[in-house]
Amino acid sequence: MVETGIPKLDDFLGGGIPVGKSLVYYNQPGIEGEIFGLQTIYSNLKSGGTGVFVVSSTMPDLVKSQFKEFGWDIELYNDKLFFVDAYNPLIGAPSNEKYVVSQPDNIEGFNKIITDLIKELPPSTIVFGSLSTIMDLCGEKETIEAVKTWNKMAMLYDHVIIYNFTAWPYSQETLDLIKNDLFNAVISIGGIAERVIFGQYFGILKSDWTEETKKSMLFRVLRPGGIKLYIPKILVTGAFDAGKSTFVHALSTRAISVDRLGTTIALDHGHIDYKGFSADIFGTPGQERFDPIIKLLSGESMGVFLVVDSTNPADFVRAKHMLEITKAYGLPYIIVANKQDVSGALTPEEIKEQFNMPEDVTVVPVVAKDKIGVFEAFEVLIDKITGGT
Ligand SMILES: Nc1nc2c(ncn2[C@@H]2O[C@H](COP(=O)(O)OP(=O)(O)O)[C@@H](O)[C@H]2O)c(=O)[nH]1
Ligand SMILES: [Mg+2]
Repeated sequence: MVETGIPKLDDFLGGGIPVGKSLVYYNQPGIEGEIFGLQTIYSNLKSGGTGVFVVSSTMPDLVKSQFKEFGWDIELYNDKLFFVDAYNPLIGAPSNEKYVVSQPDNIEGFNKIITDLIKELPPSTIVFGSLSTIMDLCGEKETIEAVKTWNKMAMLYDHVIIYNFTAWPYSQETLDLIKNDLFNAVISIGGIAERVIFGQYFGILKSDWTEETKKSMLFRVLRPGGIKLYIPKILVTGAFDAGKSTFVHALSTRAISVDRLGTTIALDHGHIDYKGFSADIFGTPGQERFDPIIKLLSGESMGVFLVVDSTNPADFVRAKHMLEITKAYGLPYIIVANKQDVSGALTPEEIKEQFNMPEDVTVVPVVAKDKIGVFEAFEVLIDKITGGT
């Protein structure tokens, strides 16, 4: 198995890409899809693999500086990472790379180099930076025939072969072949748009070594950092004084208190970058008169932390009511049993009983003021939001 290095995608694929298989990142135009190939190759280098990057739409030096932008030091892997330069010859510039396609507008030029390196190199991860550019230069039919050959050879020589493809308006036949027939797996990368693109997602369109999966994930691209799974809104709710603000701040890698509604209440807002996830967290005010606000906020949320003061069972009734407000929207949620440091605090099991909750509800013990248990709570909720592994 070769890991894609894209958070969650390896789980979706049952661990990664088996040796000998091909995969295409199928990008909708206008989406930052090219980074998927870069992240995959870098994560392979880091785990000791050999990588080949076929550059056809820009100068190899520019690709190298892109790696740097993401904070990925490829110079450590000079003997393990090979660039195939199919760009400089096109503009008549000299090349510094070991592998050069001297006639990038002729598929035979590619064929020679690619088949040579497939035979020469130890089992590697071969990434084509832009299959679409090769098609534009060499023709759709010609390129498709070549891809068939490369995939077959990659299988024989135990490589993993990956293509970035941008779905410009090629012939329907070409697009269908790419989506359905040419590759062992197809990862679609697209945008959620309403006049402007406000979210980007990826999901598995096809994979012949895993069960069919319809899961898709929102992502954003951080520089440095690369692809992070994006959770636009997690709600933190609970009774007054339960420790919501403390929890939001404990969880946040960046925290800001937003005074959106005047001086009477402040919404806590935090941001967390953790284990490949990037999430925005919003605290709600505890008082009953703000219940409509909670309703409003939870409508757009992807999950809920219900914070309870484990020392204050009187609060549980109120907390349960708040949960009912948010649960009306069918959101994944967990209970954060806060203030576990105080003597007499109820245990998670006791809280579950007092709440009269179904068995499958998760109650996580936390001491928000000391940041104990907060990231565990985050992981549990994220797991519920993303459907587990
Ligand atoms: N002992 C203890 N006190 C806590 C903990 N978390 C928060 N507190 C305290 O509980 C009070 C209420 O916390 P706050 O975050 O403002 O609650 P909120 O009203 O739900 O936002 C504050 O005095 C906090 O210092 C904890 O884990 N242990
Ligand atoms: Mg507060």
